Amino acid sequence: MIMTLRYFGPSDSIPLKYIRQVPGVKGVISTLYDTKPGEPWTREAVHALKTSIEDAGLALSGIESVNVHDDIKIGLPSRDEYIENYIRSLTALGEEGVRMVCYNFMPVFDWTRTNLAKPRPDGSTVLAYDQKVVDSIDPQVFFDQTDANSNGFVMPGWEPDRLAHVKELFEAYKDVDSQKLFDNLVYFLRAIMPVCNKYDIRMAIHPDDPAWPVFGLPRIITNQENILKFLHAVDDVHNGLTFCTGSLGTDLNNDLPGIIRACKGRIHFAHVRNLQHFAPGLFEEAAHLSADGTFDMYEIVKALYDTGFDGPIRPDHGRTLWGEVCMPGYGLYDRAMGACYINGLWEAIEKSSTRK
Ligand SMILES: [Mn+2]
Repeated sequence: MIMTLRYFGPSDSIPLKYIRQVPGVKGVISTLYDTKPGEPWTREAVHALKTSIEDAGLALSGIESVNVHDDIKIGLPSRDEYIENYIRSLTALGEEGVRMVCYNFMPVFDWTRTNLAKPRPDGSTVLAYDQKVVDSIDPQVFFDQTDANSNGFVMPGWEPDRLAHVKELFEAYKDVDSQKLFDNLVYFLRAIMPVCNKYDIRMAIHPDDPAWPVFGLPRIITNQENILKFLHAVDDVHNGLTFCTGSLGTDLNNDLPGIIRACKGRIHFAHVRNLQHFAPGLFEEAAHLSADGTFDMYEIVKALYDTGFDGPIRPDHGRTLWGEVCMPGYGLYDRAMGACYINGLWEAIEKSSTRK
């Protein structure tokens, strides 16, 4: 595995030189922040991003995300034009040697949380989710509140220009059920597989977060059964998964190490973090340490090790602590501790496996 942190580009409040100082972090996961979904990327822009990262002593280990235009998800006639643009973006990435692309296929909302600064018993704050809040709020109000509580940062998946018209987006998706969304995903993947094969680009879909329908919108990457169906529908190694513990782990019916083992060879990117569950649909994020939350992080990292996972991995959201002012979930301190903890687990597992 390659330990990475997410990097939000030149306007990130956490500079590359700080990320470089986290032991064991070899690369960053980033994207082009000045492009809109559907717009083709240029090789020059990818080259500039890659060079700025390499100049700081790190590698561009993958892209999160190359966003998929809504017309592709909805299945509008204009989707073919946007798929052509997506292929151009992948070509630009392939020519610059980028081999892993994360994306998601969630309608309207990316990840969803109902509180961006819930205090933990240790005095840190974390992102939290309460299904009762989602069930009782208008989506537009929900979006406005989330945007207003992000400390002035534009959070990934919550870009204001994309979500300025939540009601229109809901209208556009009204005839898209889970089967249609799945079919549109397969159509998209079949169209991009040739360019992925040409440049050996591994596509890594991000699971839906939370792992059930929210606001009546369909969700299709939520559990082992539908992930395996998705992998088999386009049975090419370049069609793979981002294994996100925090997203799949929102549903306690999901056996996280079991899903990793079932998807052996098709997990191309891993997001590792811990959640504290209180009841179905009521949870908050926790420190990465197993003892701080619900998941056994040793078993998760061991399953990745045992299945030969060799892609980029990153600590996912962290707590906000030590007075840091940051994008909710994306402070440096707790993500740095998460990276060190995962590295420690990996080293212990590796040494105990190879030493008799
Ligand atoms: Mn994730």
